[in-house]
Amino acid sequence: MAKTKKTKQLRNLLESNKLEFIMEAHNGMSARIVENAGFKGVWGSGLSMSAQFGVRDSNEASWTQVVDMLEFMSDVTNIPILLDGDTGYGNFNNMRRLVMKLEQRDIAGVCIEDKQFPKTNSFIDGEKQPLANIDEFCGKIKAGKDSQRDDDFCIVARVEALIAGWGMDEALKRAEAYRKAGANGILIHSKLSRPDEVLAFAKEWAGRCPLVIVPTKYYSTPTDVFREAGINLVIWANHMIRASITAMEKISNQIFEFESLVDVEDQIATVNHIFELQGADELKQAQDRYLSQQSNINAIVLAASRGSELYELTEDKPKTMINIGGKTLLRRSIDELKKLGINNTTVIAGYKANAINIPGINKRINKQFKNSDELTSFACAEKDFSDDMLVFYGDLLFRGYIMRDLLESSGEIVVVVDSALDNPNLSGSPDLAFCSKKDDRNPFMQDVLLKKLARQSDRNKPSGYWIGMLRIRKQGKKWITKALKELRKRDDFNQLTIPDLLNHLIEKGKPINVHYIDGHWLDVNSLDDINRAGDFTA
Ligand code: SPV
Ligand code: MG
Repeated sequence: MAKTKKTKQLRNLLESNKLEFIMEAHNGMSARIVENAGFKGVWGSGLSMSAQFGVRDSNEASWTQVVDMLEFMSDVTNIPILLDGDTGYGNFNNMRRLVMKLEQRDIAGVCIEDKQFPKTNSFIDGEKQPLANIDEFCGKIKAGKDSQRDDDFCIVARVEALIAGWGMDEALKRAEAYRKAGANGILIHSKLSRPDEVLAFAKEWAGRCPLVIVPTKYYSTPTDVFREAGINLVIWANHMIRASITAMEKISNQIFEFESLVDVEDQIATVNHIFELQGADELKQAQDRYLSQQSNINAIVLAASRGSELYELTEDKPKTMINIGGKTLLRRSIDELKKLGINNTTVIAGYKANAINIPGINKRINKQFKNSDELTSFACAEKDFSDDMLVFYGDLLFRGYIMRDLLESSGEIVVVVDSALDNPNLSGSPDLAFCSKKDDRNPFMQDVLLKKLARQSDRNKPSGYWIGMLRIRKQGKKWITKALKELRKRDDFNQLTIPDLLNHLIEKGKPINVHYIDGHWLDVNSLDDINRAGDFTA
């Protein structure tokens, strides 16, 4: 359904047959908060906008600075903004230009007050402020109305006669003249702490055109009183800026005094809430739509184990944090990922999890790492699963091209298998891969499927070793999520490994593709491996 124009929305508010409310905002964030609260319109308050700039409400901020701020406010909201346009920032000609610029920025209307430029806030010596000449002000209203392109753009005329002490008759006279000049509504302002003069005005006015009030000073008046008086629109004129000043002063003083953040954390918005208000989600969706697929890949690194065969080297850190040639294994892997534009990495930690202190990664902890195996660790990252993932062991050392080529390979789940069975660099007992076809060393070899992964050598010669790295795409992710659900029901779930998961999928008839390589990787299991790794990275 097409959205109602903002100008029309404002006009509907002004002309509504029930009392309506708009709330002050002074920048993009506050405008968004006002909309989220449920308000149907924003008051672009001159006082608040000048205050957030840190200047006085005396036209110290230029009108273009005000209009620039309105643009931010309008861009992030779907509700209309009525600008507090002070005196129109000059004569009829300035008013024409103002209306033109406001319409260009989708601002729904402007309220101008019958004072003289430069004005000051009505609550500062209001009675001393000179009022505009009635004819001159009517000319300004007419000029504004004549220059608007959208018929629904609203001009509200604000009568300052009561503030300036000119009395009720003058206020009514001015209001009537402004109405006749084409104003879409009259704002009758008062600085009394009781609503008496505003109510008296409303009674005399008798609905000649929409009536707007700003009950800042007579705030204790029950809202029903305004309803009964036939007021159309109430402006809560400065409550967002006042709320933020109170909060900022309190928090600032507290942090200054205690030199700590610990007590304030629960009193303030979370950083995530800021992201929410900024619309971070929308950007994420847009990235999914417009950025190349590769950057949507996330990596899951299984790094919960100690690697006790490495003795004192892993006394205070897990295997993945062992330093090889000046860099930890994990750092090396993350650097390779970054070269491929993969910046979203989840590391599953367990043993000495705190030692994994690489910035910019998501860390998930497998709390049961002592009594569980790889699959439990992997399942800890289930929340991080995406439609395109790379999964590998944290103790893997590999040449960058292996991962790059894996990204090019097709298949919902693809495992990397080293067909060099005589690789002299291998120690321990890598998983044996039995595949549908042997490696024919053709770099474009396709359609090889994994038949089984096994720890023990079978009677048959394996096709190669699974190196501990796999790629999972959207459908593959669904298979895995389902398989995890099934396997979790087994009593021995905690003893299961990634090969067990892959074998389970094969038994269920799911195709696991194979990407063959020829050496150039190392699984760091022993002190010998570390020596070999040194050569490997040299
Ligand atoms: C404003 O919000 O800037 C106003 C209303 O003009 S008042 O401050 O009440 O005059
Ligand atoms: Mg103002």
